[in-house]
Amino acid sequence: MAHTALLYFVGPAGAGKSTLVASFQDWMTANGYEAVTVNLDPGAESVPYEVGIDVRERFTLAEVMDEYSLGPNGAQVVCSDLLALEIDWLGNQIKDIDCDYILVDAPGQTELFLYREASNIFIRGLSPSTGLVMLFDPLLSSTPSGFVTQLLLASAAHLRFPVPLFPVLSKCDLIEQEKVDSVVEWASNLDILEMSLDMSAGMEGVLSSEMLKVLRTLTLESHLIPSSSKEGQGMEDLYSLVQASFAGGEDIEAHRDPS
Ligand SMILES: Nc1nc2c(ncn2[C@@H]2O[C@H](COP(=O)(O)OP(=O)(O)OP(=O)(O)O)[C@@H](O)[C@H]2O)c(=O)[nH]1
Ligand SMILES: [Mg+2]
Repeated sequence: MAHTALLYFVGPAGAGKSTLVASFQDWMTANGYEAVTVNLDPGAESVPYEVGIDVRERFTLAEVMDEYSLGPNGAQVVCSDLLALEIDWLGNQIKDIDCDYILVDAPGQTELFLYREASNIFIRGLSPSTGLVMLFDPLLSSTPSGFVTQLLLASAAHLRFPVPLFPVLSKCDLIEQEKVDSVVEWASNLDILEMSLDMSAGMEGVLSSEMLKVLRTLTLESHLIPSSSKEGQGMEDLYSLVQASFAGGEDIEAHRDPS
């Protein structure tokens, strides 16, 4: 039983994680690969893909709110800790899966998922080949200072988890192509991002410019993949990048552990 890699889809609430898991799974199936999905969001009311493993079998956000008399925000925090207790249950299910990629839909409140201790247990403990697909929200990313805040979230994830990180600009059908091109250029060349910040007036520009100095030391310059689940854009680019990272870009079958 084996898989090439396990990919966590993370990013701000509503960035399109669940939809991208669905579109990427569809793309893989259409191209002859096998992807199994895992829903780690106990608060999801419905998910747009066929769920392979579902944490809602263990507990749901509504049950936690009820049991602990909490509102949705407090319950999210409890859920993220309860999730850590499910590591053995999840590990047991995953070890029986034989597929190319395991696609994990992270909980909606990604900041919680990334910053609580539970995430360490997950990201380090479930698979020897783990990657993070980090979604950048297109509307938050379309101004230079907004893009810097998205980079900060990505860099926090990168610092906490020493695993490959694949940045994706999601829902790019919602912004003009010219803007998509600028954002992709900012990601690949922080000098150009800095020049764009210099042109934006006021404290926001100054602060972002200072933050950028920190980000430079993390050498986060990278290839940002524009994607649209609605239009099926970016799936092949995402696949090529993860495949290059986990299987040296060659055919998956040749690299699968036959055990
Ligand atoms: N236009 C457009 N809308 C999209 C795309 N992907 C997702 N959406 C919409 O964006 C909204 C949020 O998508 P989800 O996939 O639920 O986002 P999420 O990150 O899983 O959300 P949470 O789990 O609640 O944080 C839904 O209304 C989707 O239909 C896309 O590529 N283009
Ligand atoms: Mg979701």
